[in-house]
Amino acid sequence: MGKPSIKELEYTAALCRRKVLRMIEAGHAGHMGGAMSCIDIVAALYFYVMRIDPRNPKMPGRDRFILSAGHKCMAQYAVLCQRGFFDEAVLDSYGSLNSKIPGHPDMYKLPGVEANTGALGHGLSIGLGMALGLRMDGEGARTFVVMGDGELAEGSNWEAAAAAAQFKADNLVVFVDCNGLQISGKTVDIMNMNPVERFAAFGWAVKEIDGNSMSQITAAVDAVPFAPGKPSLIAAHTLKARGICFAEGIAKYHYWKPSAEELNKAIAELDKKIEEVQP
Ligand SMILES: Cc1ncc(C[n+]2csc(CCOP(=O)(O)OP(=O)(O)O)c2C)c(N)n1
Ligand SMILES: [Mg+2]
Repeated sequence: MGKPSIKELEYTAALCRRKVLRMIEAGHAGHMGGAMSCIDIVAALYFYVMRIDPRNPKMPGRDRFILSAGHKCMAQYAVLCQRGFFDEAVLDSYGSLNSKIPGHPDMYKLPGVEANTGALGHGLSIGLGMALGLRMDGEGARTFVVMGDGELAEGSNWEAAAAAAQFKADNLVVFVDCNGLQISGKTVDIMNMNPVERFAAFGWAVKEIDGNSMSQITAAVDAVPFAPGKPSLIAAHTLKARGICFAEGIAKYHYWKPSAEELNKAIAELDKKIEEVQP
């Protein structure tokens, strides 16, 4: 597959957002806000950046993706499905017992998931370990981690951040989905971890982007590692619930149990978007 254009990536992300609503329709509820804020990043990673093969999910030498903030999993499911890792019908099992796409990602249930996440604060350590292992393999593979901004309050992240700099893990690329919100309110009010300053202080190379802009996401990943011998941190400023206008930037849409009316309104908006951005 050749590299897709920005327009093609925007279309892909629109189709993925629509798949999130399909899962919510099936399961009647889900962590919508954080899935919608990071989905452009996840789509760009799977369609533009990572060396992976949907027909061979365990391909040796593949790049690794870890969704550290596992509650955003509908973003990963939508993108894995769009990329051809599994059949669309599986989306309709969201919320059912024994589904391959449970409320947090499970590597033993769904091909393409590299680690079980959901307890916040573990994905960076897992991703660092994978990056160091891949470096030993010598095939040039990289590890990409997506974290939440609220998640940064977990102390374990900072042990991993220090170790990544110490071990010069420049094949580790981390996006913090800086949507400014967590479950109950603003991240700056609850626990302001200021990722830009702090990761830099820990010895990382840091860039800030608009994390809902495909051109900025792709430009950032084209430039990694930002400094040789340093892990890369991308502070991606995003909007929680991006794409569903009545929910954007509002904390209560972290977990959403929509009424039929709300769901239909959201579906109509995303269907219109798909038509608008179709290349
Ligand atoms: C260790 C741990 N503590 C608490 C939770 C409950 N929890 C789920 S999502 C969330 C908020 C996360 O906020 P953020 O990282 O900003 O992600 P966003 O919702 O914005 O996508 C919390 C506290 C959890 N999953 N794991
Ligand atoms: Mg957040």
